[in-house]
Amino acid sequence: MSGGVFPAALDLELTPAQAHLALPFFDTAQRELGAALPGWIVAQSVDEHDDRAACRDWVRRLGKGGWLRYCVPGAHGGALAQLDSRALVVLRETLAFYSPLADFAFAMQGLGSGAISLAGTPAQQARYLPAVAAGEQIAAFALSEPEAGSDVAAMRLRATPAEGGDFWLNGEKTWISNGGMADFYCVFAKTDPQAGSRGITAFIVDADATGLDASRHIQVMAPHPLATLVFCDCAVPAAQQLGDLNGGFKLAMQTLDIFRASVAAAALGMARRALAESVHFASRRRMFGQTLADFQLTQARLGEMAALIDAGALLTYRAAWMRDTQQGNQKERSVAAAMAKMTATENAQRVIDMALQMHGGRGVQVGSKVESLYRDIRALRIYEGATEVQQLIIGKAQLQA
Ligand code: COS
Repeated sequence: MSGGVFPAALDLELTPAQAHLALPFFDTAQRELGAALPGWIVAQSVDEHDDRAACRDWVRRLGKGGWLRYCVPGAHGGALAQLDSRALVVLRETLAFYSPLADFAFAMQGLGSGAISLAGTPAQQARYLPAVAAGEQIAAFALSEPEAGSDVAAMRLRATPAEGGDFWLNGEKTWISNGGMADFYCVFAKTDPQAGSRGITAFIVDADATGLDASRHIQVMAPHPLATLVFCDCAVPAAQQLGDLNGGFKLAMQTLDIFRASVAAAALGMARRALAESVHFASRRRMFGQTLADFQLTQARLGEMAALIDAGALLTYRAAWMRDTQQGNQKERSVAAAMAKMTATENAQRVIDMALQMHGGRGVQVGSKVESLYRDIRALRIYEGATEVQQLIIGKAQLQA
């Protein structure tokens, strides 16, 4: 499904909420970031009809604009010393309000290179991260497999030791964001098939590696470049091992812990846009001699939407703040990220559905913003850990408390 040309008329007219930036979770730098992005994004002009071309264009623009510097640490082209969850949250919320595809392009640079930021050698970080921050290289995170989506430890992609410490990769990854257009992939593979989650290792695989085929694109219901990766005797040099041998599962989880809260923020941005569209529409649409907004039924619905958004927002900002300021222990921070992702994405889906209902026939018309949001939001309840996975993480923690 393709999009239109950004910005559309309402992108210029509707502004994202800023009041949340005053909450104590944020500091001055994050507030300034949130305040600066809307002016930049509405000055861009991007043809979003072809999602892959548009995504490349957004990556280039976000790099030139300096926004991708928030996806990598300071020593390697980043804006801040460490990856800052609150900066990611503030930026993704605003990007998603305007363009879910711009948000996708931004987020994947961070997720795709996140494991290198966390565990890369100085040489790996120097080689990949500055190019990611500049928007000159596109990154991808390759974890899921046809038979191992939620159950990461069940992955089958095999990394077999070769001479000199190198590895051969054989198997498949699928639903890989930026698949077929990334310059490199952070790939997780089994190095010890008998050891479950303790037998997985991460590798950086360049897109032009012999034995890697990323040509099988996958079409989904909203613009989102995806592909299956097939590894057939793909040789990976020892220097491309990422992090510890058999330490890949924890590295994947640590990467997801950072970015799950930012998925929640993207959902918030889409939900806030749906609410803004609803207020705009309800204030103008006339029926039965008054505007739609004059009906108490509409006011009640808008109230419900606003509260659902705020509930997700508070959990999201808390999760990002806990990570940045190292509140609690690792498990508590993971649980906070899981609660944020689960609640914000589920609530956003409800809010967008209510917005679509309020728009009546216009809501289901292809090309209307709420219609595209309705498709855009759906995958967020699945990727980077489905709602059910977040429930498991939260539920297990209750039993262990
Ligand atoms: N940070 C660090 N370590 C973590 C961790 C985290 N967030 N979560 C788990 N671990 C550690 C555990 O402590 C455990 O360590 P030990 O082996 O030392 O005991 C190990 O990792 C295994 O953990 P666990 O037993 O909880 O793993 P499970 O196989 O039961 O899987 C879930 C747990 C389901 C939560 C995990 O597989 C998951 O997140 N799945 C969803 C994956 C996903 O998001 N896919 C989308 C891909 S990107 S689109």
